[in-house]
Amino acid sequence: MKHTFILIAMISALLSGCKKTDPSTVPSLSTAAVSVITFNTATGGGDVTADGKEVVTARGVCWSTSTNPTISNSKTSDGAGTGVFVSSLTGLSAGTTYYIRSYATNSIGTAYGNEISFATNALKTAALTTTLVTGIATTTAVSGGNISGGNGSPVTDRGVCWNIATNPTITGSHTSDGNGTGSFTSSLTGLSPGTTYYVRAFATNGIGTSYGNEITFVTSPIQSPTLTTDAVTLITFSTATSGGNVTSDNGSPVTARGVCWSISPGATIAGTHTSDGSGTGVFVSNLTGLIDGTLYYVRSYATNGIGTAYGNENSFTTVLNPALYEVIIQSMAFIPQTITVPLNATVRWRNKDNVAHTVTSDNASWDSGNIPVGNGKSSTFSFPFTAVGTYHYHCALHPMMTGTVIVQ
Ligand SMILES: [Cu+2]
Repeated sequence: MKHTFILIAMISALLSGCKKTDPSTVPSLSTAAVSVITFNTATGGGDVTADGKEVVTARGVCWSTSTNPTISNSKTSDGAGTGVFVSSLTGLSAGTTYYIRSYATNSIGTAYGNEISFATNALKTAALTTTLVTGIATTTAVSGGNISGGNGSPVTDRGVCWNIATNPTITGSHTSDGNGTGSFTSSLTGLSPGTTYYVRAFATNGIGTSYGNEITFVTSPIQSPTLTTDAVTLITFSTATSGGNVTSDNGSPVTARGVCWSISPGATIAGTHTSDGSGTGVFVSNLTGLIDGTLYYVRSYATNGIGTAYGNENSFTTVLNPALYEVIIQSMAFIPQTITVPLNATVRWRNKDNVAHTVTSDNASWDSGNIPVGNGKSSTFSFPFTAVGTYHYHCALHPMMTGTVIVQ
C-alpha cells in the first residue's frame, strides 16, 4: 500500500516535470491550393495551425521554378499569427510551372507547409474573326477584322491579307491597320477585276501571327464606263450645251467621252457627237450645227477598253430661227401651199412626211432632188430667192403636190 502510493507520486511528479520542460518549436502549417491562375498572377495561401508556443511574426507563400522553394526565393508577406491567410502571387512568367510552399516564422525558425505545383497560362497568338467583304469594285474591296483577345501579349500589327489561293498569309498582299484588340476596317486595293480572292484578318502579337476565318469574294469584272448626261442648256437655233459625268471607268481607262445627238432617240457615236477629253469626271459639251426648231435627242457617251456606254437620254428643241421661211412637207402636201417672202429670203422645205419628196421648179430652174424622210438637216432643202416674182413648184415624185413662193 505504501509502495503503491510512492509509485503514483513518482509517476505524477515525472509527468508534470516533463510538461514544464516541453520546448518551443517552429510553427505548424499547410499550403492552400492555388487558384485564379492567369498569365502572370495566381492566388495561394496557407493555414498556420500551431505557433509552436512562440509568436508567428511572418507568414506567406514562397515559390520557385525549382522544387522546395524557401523564403530566399520569391515570397509574399501576409501578416502574422496563426490561422488562414491568402497570398497574391505576382510577377510570374506565362506558361511556366512553379512550386509553392506556405511559410511561417517564429523565434525558433521558419517552417514550411506542403509543396504544391501549378502552371501559369501560356501566352498564345491573338483570337480574331474576319469581317465580311463589302464595297466590292473592280480593283478594291473593304473588309477588316475583330480581335477578341490578345491572349496575354499586346497586338502590334493587324489587318487583312489576301490571295487568289486559299489560306492567304502576311507574306503576301496585306494591309496594316493599327494595333491592339477590337474591330478594325481594311481597304483592299490593287485587286484584279473579275477575280476570286481569299481574305483573312490577321493579328500579330509577341507569340506570332494568327488569322481569322477565311472569306471568299469575286471582284467586279471590267465593264464599259458608268455615266450620266447633263440637262441641255443655252439652247439657240443652231447650238446648245450639254455634257456628262463619267462616274466610273469600271476598271478600264476612259479614252473618249462627249455627247452624241440625233433627231431620233438612241443617238450613238456613229452619228453626230462631240469629243470632250478622256478619263472620269464631269465634262461640258457644245452641240453645234443644229437645225432650228428641231427636236433632238442627246446622250453622253464614254469609251473604255471594253466598249462605249451611254448616259441617260435628254431631249430638247432648238429655237426657231425667225429670219428663215419654212415650208413643211407633210401628208402629201406643201404647208403652207403659198408662202410670201421678202427679196433675198431663203426658203427651207422640211420633209416631215413618211415618204421622200422633191421640190422642183415648174420651169425647171431649180430642183431639190429627193428629200429623204426624216426630221433633221438631211431632210431639208433650202433655196434663196434673189429676184422678185412668183415661183410655182411641184413634187417630181407626186405631181399632184404643188406650191407657190411669192417674192416681193
Ligand atoms: Cu412627193
